[in-house]
Amino acid sequence: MRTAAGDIEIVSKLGPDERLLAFDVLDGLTRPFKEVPPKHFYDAEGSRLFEQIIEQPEYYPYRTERVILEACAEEIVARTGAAELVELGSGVPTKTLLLLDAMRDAGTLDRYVPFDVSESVLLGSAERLVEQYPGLRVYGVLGDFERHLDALPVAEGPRIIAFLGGTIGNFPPGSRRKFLRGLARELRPQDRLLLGTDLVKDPALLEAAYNDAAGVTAAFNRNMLAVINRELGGDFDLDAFEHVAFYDREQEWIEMRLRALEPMVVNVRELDLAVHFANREEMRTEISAKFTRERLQADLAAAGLRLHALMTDDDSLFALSLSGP
Ligand code: SAH
Ligand code: AVI
Repeated sequence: MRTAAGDIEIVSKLGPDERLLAFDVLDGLTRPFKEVPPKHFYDAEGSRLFEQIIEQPEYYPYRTERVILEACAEEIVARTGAAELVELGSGVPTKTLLLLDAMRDAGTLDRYVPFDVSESVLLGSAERLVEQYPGLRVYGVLGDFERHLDALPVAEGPRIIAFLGGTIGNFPPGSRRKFLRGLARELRPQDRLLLGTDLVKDPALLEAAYNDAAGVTAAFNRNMLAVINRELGGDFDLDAFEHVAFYDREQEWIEMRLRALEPMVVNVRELDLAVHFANREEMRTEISAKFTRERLQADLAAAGLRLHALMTDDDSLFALSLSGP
């Protein structure tokens, strides 16, 4: 699909025969340890709930990355001379405005390329941004960044590829390195990767961030079941699952799960699948890896990327790194 309205062009890699959710649910719910990947959180409701998560007092990553960007956006743009900002997992681009402002002020801003699996946020943000930045061209990619990086348009000027929010932590370590290698291949010598990574810290702070008192993260987690019900004819009872989030100190990641509160059989009509849950059986819905400088540098090096700058907040909660081939 390709639509053009004014300075907006949207390319979709998620056609009706994509069946991404169907495959992941069939594969993930028939494993000995059940698991569905976190990309399926983000229907319109999941994206709305994520916007609420970032407002919770316990969820520090969003606001901390914002503080770093407020301090460093100008320097990042000056170092790169970027005319194009590609943003993977762009979501509702609010922090992004700090980079776009800096590019506009430097007189280099030409094109913004948001890339997201969530149609509702992608279309909304494209429309808002062309209004907000006169002359800006927006080329949106609706797709899965694990499989559709080939949908990125050919670069027309110096480019920053931003991957913010710590979303890189949602990949398992092996896939993370594979993904970074793929990203490195997209970068020309003058381009840079701007990567947001959440840092290893006091487990109590980490666990609080994923167990907010208002229960928004719990609702976000359970929403994955609603997505399966709607899209695949499932009959999950959302109230029969509780939200679980804990810090795995060995792996240095947060793990989110849904725990069955009773034994049950869940039917997923479109897959002709009956899924058995034992009492208190858990299924994994997300990992969110936390980084040390060493872990970050090792991952970048394995992808053939050299670290040019590492920016953190005063309390070293979160880091933004600028790297290049
Ligand atoms: N960048 C924003 C939003 C982070 S939330 C921020 O820093 O606040 C993660 C975003 O990544 C969501 O918008 C979600 O829809 C998107 N996303 C998750 N998995 C994806 C995938 N595999 N491909 C493309 N987008 C994905
Ligand atoms: C998008 N991603 C970086 C968030 C995270 O913190 O791993 C998703 C999230 N999950 C629960 N709260 C927020």
